[in-house]
Amino acid sequence: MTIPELSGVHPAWLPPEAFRAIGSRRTLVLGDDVLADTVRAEVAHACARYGGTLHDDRDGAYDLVLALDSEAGVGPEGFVLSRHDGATTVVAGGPAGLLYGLFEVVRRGETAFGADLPAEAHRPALRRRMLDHWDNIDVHPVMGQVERGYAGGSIFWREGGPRDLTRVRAYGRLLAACGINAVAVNNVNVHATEARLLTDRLGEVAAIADELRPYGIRVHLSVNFASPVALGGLATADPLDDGVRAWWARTTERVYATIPDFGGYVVKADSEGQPGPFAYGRDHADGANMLADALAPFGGVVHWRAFVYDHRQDWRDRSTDRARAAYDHFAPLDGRFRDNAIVQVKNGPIDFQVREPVSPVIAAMPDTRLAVELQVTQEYTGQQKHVCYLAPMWREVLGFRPWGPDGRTVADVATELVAVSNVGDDPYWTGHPLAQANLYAFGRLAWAPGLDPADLLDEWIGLTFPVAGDPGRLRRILHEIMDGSWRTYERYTAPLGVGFMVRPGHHYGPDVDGYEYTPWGTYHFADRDGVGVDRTRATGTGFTGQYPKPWSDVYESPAKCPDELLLFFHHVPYGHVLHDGTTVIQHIYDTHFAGAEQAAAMRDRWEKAAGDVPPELHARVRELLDEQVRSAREWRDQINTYFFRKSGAADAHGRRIY
Ligand code: GCW
Repeated sequence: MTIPELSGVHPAWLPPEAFRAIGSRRTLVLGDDVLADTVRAEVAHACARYGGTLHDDRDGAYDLVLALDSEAGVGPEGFVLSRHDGATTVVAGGPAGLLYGLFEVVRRGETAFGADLPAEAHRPALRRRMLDHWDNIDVHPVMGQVERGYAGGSIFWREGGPRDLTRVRAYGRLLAACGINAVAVNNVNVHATEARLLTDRLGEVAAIADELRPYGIRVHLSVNFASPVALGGLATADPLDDGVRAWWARTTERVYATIPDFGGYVVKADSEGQPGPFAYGRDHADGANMLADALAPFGGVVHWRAFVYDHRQDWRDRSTDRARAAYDHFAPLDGRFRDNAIVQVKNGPIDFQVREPVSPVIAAMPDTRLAVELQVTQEYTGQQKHVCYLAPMWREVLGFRPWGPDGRTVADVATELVAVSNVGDDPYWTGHPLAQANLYAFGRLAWAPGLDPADLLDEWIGLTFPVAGDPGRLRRILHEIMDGSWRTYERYTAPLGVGFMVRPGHHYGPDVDGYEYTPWGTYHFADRDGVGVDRTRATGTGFTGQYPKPWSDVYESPAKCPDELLLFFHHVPYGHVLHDGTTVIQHIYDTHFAGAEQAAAMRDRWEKAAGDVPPELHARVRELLDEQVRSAREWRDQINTYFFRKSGAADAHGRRIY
């Protein structure tokens, strides 16, 4: 096992300096598994640079000891970290715990070897912490190689074939260092070429699995529900048909013969044109269970996405509400899914907008395993051209209590956290160098959903920028730019939870009516009197009734509804007064002026970091900030002008509206 070192690729949060503290010490590693070997290789690699030593003999005095104890009581991925008598000890519950313990020591650096530390138990809150890549093998004519990818091409494929996978090993290393343990390698929209990854191109998946295995990451595959027809030559893909079931059983057996630790399937069915069980008069439990049964003998799971809605609706039809769709389809099926079928729910009821309420599906399926799906790739949050640190949003989602202040949180209810990946073959991995922080924070929040986003940012900064200059200044600047960047983005884009207002197709930049008369179900209903979607039970689509109390009542009432979600739940006049005393129209003007100004301030602050980061990185971020400032201004002026023309209401401060 060699530690991948890439030239021309930014090391992200694992620069060599991150291993300085470990690399200069005497370390004992005990364990004989592929992951223990990885830990040994990591320590040896660090020691080669910093002069420390790696040992395997119990008798001796060590600065750091990493050992296994299945009785440690922290589960197979957990570890107990302590320090006394001059030695730091990681006792892991299983081999994966050894690896995560090592990276915890890396994160702490010198402090891991400082003052005594009473035993601290660490174990992941969510058992699967997964990234979904929307990578295609071929370059798709509309979506490109990575659907909604903003960081170049795929790290797995190039020009229709597999690429050199050295980078995939390095990727696995980064993921393990923030706690991620599963990756789905291909797009959930499974096109013809990618469908074959299940059969005659399975070797390409196996090769990726080989690279990720040393870092404890299992590989999953998005499959096309109609594969028995398209790949198997059967006449049907009916989930209750014996021939179909036998085909999936055989196919899955072959997958496991090739990749014994294969994770399972991911399925987008009856969604945006993908085939599914509806074609055969079956429901989604029938579909998911068929695949679950094929996977069960091998310990695999199916992630079945709840993103099912009518994408061909008539905009004139005010009774159909896309927000309702996932609940309407899935909540009645609660209790019917197999134990190894996981229903994967987007965090909000619509589609990864900058502000949405938490999906009511999460509270509606107590007898189903649930994965919550986030979007790390910034489709609707600036496409990795804008700085938008998303951890504060995710923290809110994970900490949301669907049953009120005394009830459980989303993180308590979900068993897994999944995110759409933001990585491509870009030298910084994520297009925008600062978007690395989103990937890092996602992994860490999946491990410990209670972590503070500002602390996570601090961790990421400390690891990623081992600065020679004044570390305090860089930290300060990055916090100033990033801590509030999600709210800044929210300010200059669609207001008060109404969503969209983006250019159809690519979804970048403002286009207020872009989706208003389309079949996609994403409307704002602005007219001369007011704006917003009436989703109340009293007069609207009834969506508020999908929440348990207290939220069903809170959201139902325009007076109680949180301001930031007002237009998601209500159609209100422009003169409606918000909790802070401003009217809706004035709020729109104020936030858009403020948001664009804050974007400009971010750019100014970044100038001060010039000496503290590598010059190419500084230049890259500066260029992107120029684009963010331009785009924020465009958003400001289009949104303000649109609503000024609709409402005729003057800005109380007399600012320029066109
Ligand atoms: O947000 C939408 C995206 C689609 C994506 C879909 C999904 C992969 O615009 O590109 O398709 O969500 O989540 O399935």
